[in-house]
Amino acid sequence: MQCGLEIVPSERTTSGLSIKPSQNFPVATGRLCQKGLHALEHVLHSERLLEPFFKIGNDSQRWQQITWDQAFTDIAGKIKSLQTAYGPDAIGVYGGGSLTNEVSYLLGKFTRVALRSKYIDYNGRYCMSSAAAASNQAFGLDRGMTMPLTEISNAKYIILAGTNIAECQPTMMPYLLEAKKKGAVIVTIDPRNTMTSKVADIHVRLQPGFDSVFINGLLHVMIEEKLVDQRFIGERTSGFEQVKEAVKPFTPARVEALTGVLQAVIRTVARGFAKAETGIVLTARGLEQQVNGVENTLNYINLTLVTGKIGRPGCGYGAVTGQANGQGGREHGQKADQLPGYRLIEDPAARGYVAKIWGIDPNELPGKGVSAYELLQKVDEGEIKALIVLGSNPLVSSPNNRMVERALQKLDLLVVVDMFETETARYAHYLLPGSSFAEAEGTMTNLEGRVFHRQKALELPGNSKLDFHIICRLAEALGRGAYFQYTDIEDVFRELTAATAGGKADYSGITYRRLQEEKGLFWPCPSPNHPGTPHLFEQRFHHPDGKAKLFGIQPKMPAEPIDSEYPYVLTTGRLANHYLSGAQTRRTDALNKKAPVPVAEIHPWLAKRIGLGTGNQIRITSRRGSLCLEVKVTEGIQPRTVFVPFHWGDENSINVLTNDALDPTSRMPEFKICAVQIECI
Ligand SMILES: Nc1nc2c(c(=O)[nH]1)N[C@H]1C(S)=C(S)[C@@H](COP(=O)(O)OP(=O)(O)OC[C@H]3O[C@@H](n4cnc5c(=O)[nH]c(N)nc54)[C@H](O)[C@@H]3O)O[C@H]1N2
Ligand SMILES: Nc1nc2c(c(=O)[nH]1)N[C@H]1C(S)=C(S)[C@@H](COP(=O)(O)OP(=O)(O)OC[C@H]3O[C@@H](n4cnc5c(=O)[nH]c(N)nc54)[C@H](O)[C@@H]3O)O[C@H]1N2
Ligand SMILES: [Mo]
Repeated sequence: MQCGLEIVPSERTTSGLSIKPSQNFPVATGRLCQKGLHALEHVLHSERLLEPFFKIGNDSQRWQQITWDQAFTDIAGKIKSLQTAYGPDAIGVYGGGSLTNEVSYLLGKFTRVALRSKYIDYNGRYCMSSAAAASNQAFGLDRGMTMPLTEISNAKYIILAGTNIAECQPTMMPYLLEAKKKGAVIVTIDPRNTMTSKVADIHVRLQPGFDSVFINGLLHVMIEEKLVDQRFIGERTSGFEQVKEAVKPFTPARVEALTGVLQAVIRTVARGFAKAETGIVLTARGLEQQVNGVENTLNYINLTLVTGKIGRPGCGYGAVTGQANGQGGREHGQKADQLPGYRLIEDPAARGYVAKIWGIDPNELPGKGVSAYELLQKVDEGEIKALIVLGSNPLVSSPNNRMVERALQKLDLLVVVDMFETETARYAHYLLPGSSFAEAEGTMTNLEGRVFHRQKALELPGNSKLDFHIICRLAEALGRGAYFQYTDIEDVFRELTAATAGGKADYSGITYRRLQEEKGLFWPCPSPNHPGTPHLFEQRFHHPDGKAKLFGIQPKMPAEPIDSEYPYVLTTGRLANHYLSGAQTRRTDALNKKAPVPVAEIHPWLAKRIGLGTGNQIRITSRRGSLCLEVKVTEGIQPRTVFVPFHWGDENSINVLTNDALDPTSRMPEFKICAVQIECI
């Protein structure tokens, strides 16, 4: 979303500072969620790392303080000797989607130019990759939303699938409520009755994994009843015959039999959306974090295309983006196969262009690497000997995380740049204190594709350093400093915008000055006088023929369907008061006390079936591990499904159980479905 917050002097707090929502920030005007309001707590936390540390071997629990100079020299020395022995690709980099555009860009450049390794990827692979792949396939372009947020309020019919906006993007709620006030119908599709479904007119409760079956039912009705927009389909899309073929067998009766959703509901939603004058579909991780995540997303996009609800007011598709810079973080070269501006690293023209900006020979650029989880597998297999983690806590956030724990222990060198000693950092040899959002100037891009400038608010604490400086100093220690000479962070941005010129995410008309004056600019913005592009696809899509592609989807099974041995479905996700691996929010008292431990949500039917009594806990077991948890019994969940939030590590980590099967295209893990047994204890 991007939230506008101001850090102001306060007499009420021990730090003398407090946070208030900015009154003139364009996205979430005058509002902040709990996490935003309490964000200073982790920034000013007593556990903030203030010095660089190192330790010898994995067994020694004792960190020893070290100077920055020594740390850079030692790390560079180890990298060089590992590369001499095993080649440049022995070093991997693991980035994050909360980093600024500039730092994301520098990490990609550092990996390719300073390390000359092909192995970089980032936590956004777990987050936005299925939606990104689907948008690219359907539209030829990947931007979270095809339209500005304000269009939500103009929509007459809104479908929210696998997206719990009320808890995860609370500052988006005013747009939905405004639409509702103006008479919009809202439909939520989720295995749970979420906080978001409370504002819905219709809630469709699906067992995880059935989205494409349900959508095929909707498309079947739309086609059968001739509710599709033939003109839009003919002029602006290709592939409609494929869709017709695929959805033919999905009669409402059959879809009801497969999903339990009543035929009347299927018909009502299909007719409602198709006949509405305007409409919007928003999806998020619920259906994307699956081995069929790309296909699920494509099917939701089909809804907007066959009804002609894209590229005009009150219409559009959006993948509700995750992290602070979930959008910008995936545009500038942190992805295994990409260079800045969404250029593909295997494309000779793109290599030539970016190599020129970087002042190197295109032949020096490595090829594409592998996705985040596969990168960790390569560590486990011994191919990657050293790893630099900046802006992620993969030991908590990866699926099947016992594998990750085993892998991290095999590394000859693990460098973690963070604000805290995270679960991942415990296995580090070097732990370097990086900067928080409050101390680092830079730009971020939100789900609308709108770029914002964030100014520095606080001085760095202790001996910590800006991420930007850490990357450049390390490059220097590796003998590649000549390629990392920047006067300041704006200088990095200037190079970034030049590197994106002519690419899909074109920032070349954006400057710090314009961002400060205009409160954000939507890419593509290809020249200094260009006003930016809030609305995409008004005239044409980004495929060479200008048309969007429709895909006929044959629904497939999850990687691990339930069976008699593992008869229930585990799905995982978020709570309003915690953020991702909890590195920040578990350290924030005000938030942590509202959810100190994970609690499993189960249906009364399931509670009865396992003989749950008052005060009982449950043990959930998958093929990979098991976990004991407290329980909340609620009518608001699909009966065979158990929901567990993933914000904890160690003995509370649900990712011990989750499945590491990956979507074949996006390489996104199936966080949302695995088969489990449940017993009470
Ligand atoms: N408070 C809070 N806010 C956050 C975050 C956080 O950690 N905490 N994280 C941020 C990030 S990085 C992200 S990516 C976003 C994520 O935002 P969301 O994707 O909205 O969050 P999740 O809770 O992962 O999943 C959303 C919903 O998907 C449902 N679901 C599970 N399986 C299925 C299925 O098969 N089909 C359908 N239709 N739904 C299913 C779950 O019940 C859940 O309610 O939130 C961002 N905002
Ligand atoms: N079971 C399950 N697992 C999931 C998901 C799920 O739905 N279910 N969702 C997945 C998703 S969508 C995501 S996005 C991932 C995210 O999971 P992680 O990548 O683990 O995300 P964070 O917990 O935000 O970790 C970010 C780390 O970077 C640090 N940090 C924050 N800002 C900065 C900065 O500016 N500089 C530096 N140097 N460090 C910084 C923080 O202190 C924190 O330790 O989790 C995924 N894992
Ligand atoms: Mo995410």
